[in-house]
Amino acid sequence: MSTKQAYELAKAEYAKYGVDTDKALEAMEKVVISLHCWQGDDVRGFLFNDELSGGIQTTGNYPGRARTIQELRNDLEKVLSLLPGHFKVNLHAIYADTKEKIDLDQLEPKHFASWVEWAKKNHVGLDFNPTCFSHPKASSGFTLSSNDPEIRKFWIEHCKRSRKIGEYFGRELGEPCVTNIWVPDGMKDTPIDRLAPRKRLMESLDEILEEKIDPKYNIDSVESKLFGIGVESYTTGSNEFYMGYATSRQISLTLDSGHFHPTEVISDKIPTVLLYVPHLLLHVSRPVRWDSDHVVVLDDELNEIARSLVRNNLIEKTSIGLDYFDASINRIAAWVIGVRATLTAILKAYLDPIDYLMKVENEGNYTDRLFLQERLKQLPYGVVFDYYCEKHGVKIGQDALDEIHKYEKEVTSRR
Ligand code: RNT
Ligand code: ZN
Repeated sequence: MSTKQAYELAKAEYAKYGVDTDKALEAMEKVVISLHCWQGDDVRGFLFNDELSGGIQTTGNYPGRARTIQELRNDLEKVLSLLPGHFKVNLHAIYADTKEKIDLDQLEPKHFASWVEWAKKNHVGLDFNPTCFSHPKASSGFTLSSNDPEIRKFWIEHCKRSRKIGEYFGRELGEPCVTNIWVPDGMKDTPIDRLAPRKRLMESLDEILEEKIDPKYNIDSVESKLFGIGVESYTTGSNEFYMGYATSRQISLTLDSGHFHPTEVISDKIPTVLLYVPHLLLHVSRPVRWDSDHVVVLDDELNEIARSLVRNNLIEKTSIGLDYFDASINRIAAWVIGVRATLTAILKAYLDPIDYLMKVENEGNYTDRLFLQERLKQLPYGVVFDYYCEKHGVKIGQDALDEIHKYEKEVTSRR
């Protein structure tokens, strides 16, 4: 049976529940996922050759890490060829393309000109992040909330420049760049003063955001966290800190699925925080017992995240980025698996009979709601996803894996 024939059967099955699969596929065309460039080189970047630090860690030494910008771009192109839809690539400041010996407080748009060229050629947008870690000036464990005015000044300047780079991306590529600020600031052991660092972080952020930039080009977002490795007792940029900050400044809030207590989920936070902030950035990740940044898979929480986005049309106010780094498996596969899982979850959410489910819920008919929720798990969404891939000329299932193996044999295993 061809993919198309299988699709026609699936379409008929979904129609029994009042779902139009063609419409769901139409909705998918508007979905944009931001691919985190750092999966390809274990978050090392090319500006310095510093070890990863700041409470985050990659584990594994699978061969084939991208060692140059060119290798990273080749890998990203291979990944993009295996994915259906429209994408952005999410860069960190340490991925600047320059031979100049410069520091983070000297970065300018011109240091990313070749990325813009590459993005245009590959029809992708760009997102951006200041890199406030893996740097000698972050070695005290504090950056924007440091009690040393010189250290603060350095990181404030870096973040200001990052917003200008974001604006440049937005202008050049015709879609806004989301510039996300995450700082690792915090303490291993119980602090005495929990307030002062937060006051300093607030003031630093205000200084960074002082210059107004048109959100048509750059959207500012801030990312909270619970803890990091070696930063277990206190995180300056906690959830409450950034909820309050993003709400009072009316900027975007970043929710990373690994940045909460192990049983706490972001799917329930999405419709909540969007009552108060104008925009959300997601860092879709998979925490296994801690903020381990495992490759995203189609698990219950990913399904719930997608439903939260789709059911009330909150996807329009949300940018979806991925954030994980697994160095223990083929890195191209790691990207492809995570993006395909995310796309599948979103498609699956569009394939739910939302109006009907809302109706029975509003009537208090929880019996039918539960029966249907269970039935939906059995419907052939995978067939619809395959057809979506085929429509985009993208390889399906085993063929996609064979392609990854081929690239590994010819390219990444020779590095
Ligand atoms: C760290 C944050 C942050 C980083 C990336 C590399 O815990 O999740 O988003 O993972 O910026
Ligand atoms: Zn993150």
